[in-house]
Amino acid sequence: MLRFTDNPAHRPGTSRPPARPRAKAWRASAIFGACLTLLTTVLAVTFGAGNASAHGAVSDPPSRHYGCYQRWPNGPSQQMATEDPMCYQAWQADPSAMYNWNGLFREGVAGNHQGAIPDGQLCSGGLTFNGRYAAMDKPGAWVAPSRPSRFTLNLNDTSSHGADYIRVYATKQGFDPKTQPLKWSDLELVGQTGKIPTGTRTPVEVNAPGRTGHHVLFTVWQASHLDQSYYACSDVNFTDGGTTTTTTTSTTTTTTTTTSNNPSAGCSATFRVTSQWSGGFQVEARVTAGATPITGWTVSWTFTSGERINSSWSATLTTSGSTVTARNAAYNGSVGAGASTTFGFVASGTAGSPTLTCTAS
Ligand SMILES: [Cu+2]
Repeated sequence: MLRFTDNPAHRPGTSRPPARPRAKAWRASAIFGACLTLLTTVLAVTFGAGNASAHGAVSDPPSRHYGCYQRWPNGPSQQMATEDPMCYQAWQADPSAMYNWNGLFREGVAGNHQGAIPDGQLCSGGLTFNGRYAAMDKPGAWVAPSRPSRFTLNLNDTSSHGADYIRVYATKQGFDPKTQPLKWSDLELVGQTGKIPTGTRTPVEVNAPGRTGHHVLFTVWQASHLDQSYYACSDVNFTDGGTTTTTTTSTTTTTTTTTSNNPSAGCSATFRVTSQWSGGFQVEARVTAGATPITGWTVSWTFTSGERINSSWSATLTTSGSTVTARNAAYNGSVGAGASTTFGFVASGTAGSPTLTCTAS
């Protein structure tokens, strides 16, 4: 629900944005209230080119515009200004960048991405759609979820475009996303795929050793239905400093599926080990609502062989001895009937198969 006029940040004399045509969209969205999805669809249809249905974006680790939409679906607030200043400036600059999180693409690039996108404009797709996403090019303290040097990147391919290819680049060690605009020469290829058939999931295995701290991932997703190229800057905080360069244990994906044995709890949860290496592993956890929608969830489990959580995203994790409790983040507590959402973590130790208990509220 958008209550834009209640927001202290938008009262006259504070940081009220200039009156521009999109103010209409804000008012419209306030009227439509909960119909955010509808609004998104309408905007996508209004502004999209080519295939006028919804498109997609890099969702994990989230692209800047998608992350700002996911973390702050209700729009700007004082809390956002304090906790997430780069999303705040993006929402101020152009809210339609967030509502059109699935529309950061160019058409007819014919594979010459470097020719189509000048240095300093990579995150906005070369100021595509009249600079709608220009705020994504701004250097600054973007929220950067933690990842080890090996991890899986995922798309939210809402239109089942598939891909001719996906290429993932990472900034070189020494690049500072807080002060430097992103240039092609700052990047190294760290993951790629060949053709991904329409309608299949599209994960990319990324291996970006030798990096610590805040980095930018730049993804080029060449959709396969027509010459439509999606671009995305995702911020990450590399945690293992590239120690995996010498311990290249094979990253076979083990699927550990443990389901809550209490269907009346209103939700169930599964773990999937997306990568593992000597001394650690990364898990994508999926929470699925039962027959009725839920507004919050808690997943808990007990590690049995001394595993320890190092970092997590899209949930708040607390540990007590070997028991871990994950509570939904503000933006992913509400899950429709039968729908699902994900959170993740990196832990030290060896991946086991804990029994998961999911409780909905
Ligand atoms: Cu499309």
